[in-house]
Amino acid sequence: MESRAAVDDAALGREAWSVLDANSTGAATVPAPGLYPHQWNWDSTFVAIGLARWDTRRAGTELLSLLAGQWHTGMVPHIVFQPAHEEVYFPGPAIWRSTEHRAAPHGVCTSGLTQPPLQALALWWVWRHAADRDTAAALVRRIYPMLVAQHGYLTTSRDLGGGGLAAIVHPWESGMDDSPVWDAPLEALPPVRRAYRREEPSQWQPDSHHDRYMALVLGYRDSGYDPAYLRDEHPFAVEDPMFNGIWLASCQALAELAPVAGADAGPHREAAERIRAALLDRLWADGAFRVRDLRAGRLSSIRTVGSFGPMLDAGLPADRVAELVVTLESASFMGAAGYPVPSCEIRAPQFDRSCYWRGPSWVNTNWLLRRAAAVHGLAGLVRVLGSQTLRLVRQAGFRECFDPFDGSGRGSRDFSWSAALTLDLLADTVEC
Ligand code: 9WN
Repeated sequence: MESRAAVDDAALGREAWSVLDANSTGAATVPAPGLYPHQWNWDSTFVAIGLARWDTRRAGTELLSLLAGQWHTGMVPHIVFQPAHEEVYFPGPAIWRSTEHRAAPHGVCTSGLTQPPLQALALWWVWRHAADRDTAAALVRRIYPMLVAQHGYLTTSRDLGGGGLAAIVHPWESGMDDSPVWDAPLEALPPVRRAYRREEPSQWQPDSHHDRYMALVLGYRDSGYDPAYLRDEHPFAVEDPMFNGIWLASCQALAELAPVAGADAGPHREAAERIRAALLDRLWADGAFRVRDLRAGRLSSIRTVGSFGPMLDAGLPADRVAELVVTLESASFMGAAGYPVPSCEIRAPQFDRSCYWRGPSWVNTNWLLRRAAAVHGLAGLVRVLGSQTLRLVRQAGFRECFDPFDGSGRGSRDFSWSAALTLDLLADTVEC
């Protein structure tokens, strides 16, 4: 395993800041300049969370730069493109053609998909930790209406199953692109005749999962990003427990923030209750939350790190929390891994320790599960998730993800959310 001398907290913090400074464009922080030179939705939001205890203004600038890409429908796109690097990432602006759509913002190119709606939780995190209360209050008043619009979009345009949850319409919207839970819905799509690859043409293999990703993008784009097309024709529609668990936590965050913005908290509390009831009714089976494929009418048999997303809800019934914690600490997840939390259950045939969301551990999902443990007062789990995540980055650096058995780094180096969330963990050595 590639390892480095353990660094102390002060040195780790300095390294984290230098990664964030190097990856900053001034207003936005890109995930990793070489591979991902644009602003990504949940990446930037995790950066804002990491900055919250240290720099209120910079955290606010990060969220506002992302929200500059918000569509008039309320949708917050999964990528806001940086003009200087338009051609570096595929699919770029020429594929999405956002500027041709009347609901898209002017002056900035974006994708047409979204990512988990983490922004309200992040804004609340900034509000909760800000030393500069006036700046934080002004930020809440400015951003709150944008997030109300975002939640309105999810309610009106993404409840494709009619049961009160938001459906994702592409694996990229989950943030966990390669997770094995998308294999069955992707494989059920019609074959794709054309190859759309990032690699050299000699390496193209038509009809890969990536080609199917592209076919989904083009079908949605060519419908004019039409919600009726999503509801009636789009072949990929899935209810994901992590996406909806984050949405629920963000509804609770909006309820906390509403008084600061001079608004009524009631509708957000009601929304959180509706989502909780729908999660329990639609996604809970055999002791876990599972992905529901709306087109096949089936729940996935595979449990992943996303199965624990609804634990972010402080109101999740205690018996369900207890069952989830048993699973999380079992040999299927943390019990057999040297480093938390494998992105797919270790015993699943699809588990792969080195392939992105099919096995490796990630700092962002560790942070979310640590937060979930904290809302349920599970101090031991909070401590383990915090200390083991810091151990990962101390040993292997701010990598994109990590081998769950030996902790070696995978994917990009100097990855922004790994650095930013380290800052949050370093600041939070005692608090639950
Ligand atoms: C597609 C930027 C993003 C993350 C996702 C991660 C990966 C993109 C890709 O990189 O997804 O959105 O090209 O694979 O899976 O979580 O937001 O870091």
